[in-house]
Amino acid sequence: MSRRTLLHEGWTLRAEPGPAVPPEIAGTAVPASVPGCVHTDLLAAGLIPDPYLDDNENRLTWIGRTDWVYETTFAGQPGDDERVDLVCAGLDTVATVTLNGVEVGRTENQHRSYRFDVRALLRPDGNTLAVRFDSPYRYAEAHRDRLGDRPNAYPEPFHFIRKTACNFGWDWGPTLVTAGIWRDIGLHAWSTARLASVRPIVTVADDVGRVELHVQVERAGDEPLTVRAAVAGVTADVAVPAGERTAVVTLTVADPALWWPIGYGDQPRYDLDVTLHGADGRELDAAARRIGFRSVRLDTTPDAHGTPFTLHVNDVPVFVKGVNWIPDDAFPNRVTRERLAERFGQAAGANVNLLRVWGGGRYESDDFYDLADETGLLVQQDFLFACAAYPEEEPFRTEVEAEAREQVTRLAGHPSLVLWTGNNENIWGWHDWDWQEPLAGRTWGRGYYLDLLPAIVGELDPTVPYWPGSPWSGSEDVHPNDPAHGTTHIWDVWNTDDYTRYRDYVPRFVAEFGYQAPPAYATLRRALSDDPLTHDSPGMAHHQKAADGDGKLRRGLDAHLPPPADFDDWHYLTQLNQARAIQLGVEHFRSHRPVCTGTVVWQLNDCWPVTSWSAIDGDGRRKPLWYALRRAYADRLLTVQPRDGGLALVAVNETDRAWSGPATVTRLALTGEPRAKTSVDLDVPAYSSVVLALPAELARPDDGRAELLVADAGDTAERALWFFAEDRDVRWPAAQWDATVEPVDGGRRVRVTARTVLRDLTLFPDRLDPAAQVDRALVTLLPGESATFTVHAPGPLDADALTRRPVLRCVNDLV
Ligand code: BMA
Repeated sequence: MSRRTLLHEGWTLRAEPGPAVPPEIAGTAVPASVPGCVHTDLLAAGLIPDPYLDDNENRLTWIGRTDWVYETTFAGQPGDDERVDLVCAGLDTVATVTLNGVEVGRTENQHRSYRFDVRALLRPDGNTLAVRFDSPYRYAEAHRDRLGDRPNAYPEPFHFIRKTACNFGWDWGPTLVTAGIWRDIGLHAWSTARLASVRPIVTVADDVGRVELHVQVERAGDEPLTVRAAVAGVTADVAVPAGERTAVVTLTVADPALWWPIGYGDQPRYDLDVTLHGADGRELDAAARRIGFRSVRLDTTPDAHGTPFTLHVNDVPVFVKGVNWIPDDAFPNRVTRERLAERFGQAAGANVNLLRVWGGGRYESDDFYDLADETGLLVQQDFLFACAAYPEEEPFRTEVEAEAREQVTRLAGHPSLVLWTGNNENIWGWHDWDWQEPLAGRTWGRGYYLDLLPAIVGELDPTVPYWPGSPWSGSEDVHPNDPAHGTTHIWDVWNTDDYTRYRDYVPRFVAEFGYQAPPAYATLRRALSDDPLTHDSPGMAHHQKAADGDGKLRRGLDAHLPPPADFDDWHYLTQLNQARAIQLGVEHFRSHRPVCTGTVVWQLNDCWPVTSWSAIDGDGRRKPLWYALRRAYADRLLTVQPRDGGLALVAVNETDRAWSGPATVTRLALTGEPRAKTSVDLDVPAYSSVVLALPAELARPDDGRAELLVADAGDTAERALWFFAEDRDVRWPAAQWDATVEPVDGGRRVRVTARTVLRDLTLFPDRLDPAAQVDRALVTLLPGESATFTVHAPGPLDADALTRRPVLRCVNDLV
């Protein structure tokens, strides 16, 4: 049987001498974590300041311009194996690997794994393994100069190296160019043959599950082999005759339990065990996968509205309630399984059902896809190209092909993976971002997105649909971002337009749209030493990477909310405005189902403390947007929408049961006094929506600045509200409430009873204790109504402070 040993111990790293290297670091051997990266090791050794605090990032640019050498020693290896391979699951990025002074290989792709036969170099009395990483800048700039520069969205050469693009900085991310052994490294000793790859093609039709297992073996000898595979109690053997290197084992499972996306059913999985045997039956190697049975189909058959983009899982059309996923930390070794599980819990808690792994990031870890399978979160995986014209010349063509083949093979059989995408915004960029003239006919990636990658997905995992880009319209004859065709990104809102402009779109599928807000207060206070802390104090400005981000936040506020008097107001209002913008967008898009079949909000998470479009900030804290998403993404959504010059009540039912019951819509004065009321019987079939025009006496206010509409549908959906004027124009009464605080297990229960209307009441317990969390936010109360907030906090909280600004806030406390 083959043996695998990890080589994660005893590593050091040191900088190669260079003009950029600070003298206290040059030549110093620093203890190194493997897997890991240079930044986190230098930080642990106290040699650099924390890159995420203040503007420390600016003082660390030399790291990416330095060559680094990792080194360890390990004991002699016993055994008479025919092969001993050094297996590197991930090297970041341009590496030369040396064993006992002899070069065993060179690599230049972070997104591939490598294996070197080192048996002949191993010494019985001890071994020295070294991995030298060249400066990624030097490599990328050399290729850029050789091939000719190509347009990109940021002034960095990330498109001339196969390395996480956002490592070079993004409009939400720091420029912290890493190097390191970022995934497992170890030895694999084997004889005769090993399993080089196992690729399950899993299908299900007519209650029969089928696993077509494609196996590749690597041989050290020529004997006949057998591959055995087992799933759900079904076992099959296939012979691999002498000299042959591939086999296909087919397993059929009667009546498998189907895997469903979250909200649509359960997530049963089956262990798939694969073993490789020699001629005498002895086991040579083994591999294991957990698979799920589900079918995926992308319906893009043109219709009266254009080209739909409807995902069907097990023949049920799924309304995609998605979020975009970026690397959860600039330093990948910090993204543990526990942290992913927390983040996935937050996504699922916001009623999200799809994560789009964005093309400027990574192919994520095995844990990521395993947790997605377990949670029922669908995954759209971009190939790793973003916001730039990518060269197709060598060595990139070969690297891209190898990387894509490896990743499609690795991820085959994960039931959560439902879509591969060719790139992020590159086809759009080629059309609209003035690339064509500077490119002057040079390659830009078209061959990857339209030829190479679809061919690889079609060959290696034809069960998963492929779409050439995000956005993409389905044809080169149609503008790639045409909202009527395929997927679309909506960025004119945020960049130039008010968020009510979302209503001008009835897109088929919104793959990106987003609105910024600062992170939680506790996150800012941890990361920034600004004193005073203001919206544009130095640390705030440094942790805002978007072009004119602060100005755009301000413009968005001015259009809707009363002017902030201080930082606390600004912080609350900008977070509120983000939540409002996205809630408006999602509710509008969902009200247009099934013409629109999905929304993927930019973005779920952050990779450091920063003002960004995220719902979860860089310290893992939920912004008000998270609570708004939970409402807007609920299976049953009640919303008031402008329609045909009036107003309509729209009930969206994304469940498999009809939604029936009474609903009321009331037009009220802000004092709570009813002005007009109507009752309707909702009768919304499964997976559909109804639009009920509201009578004029409801849709037309007597005094738009002092009234609102309230729609209730019992306890089957959250209340829907409609205001006739922007908050800055509403004649709000000064907020008045009574509050009680009582201790409960693990925290406090805060009960607020409104004496006046309270608009978007939100509690920010992290201002009192960075570890404190609250279960709800953005609660609007009518006079006399009450709301209970449960605050979880490890320690005591000041009850008085809990019920005052800046901890407990509403819009009309600004009056
Ligand atoms: C989209 C993304 C990212 C970017 C975001 C915000 O285009 O694909 O490139 O971070 O916009 O600008």
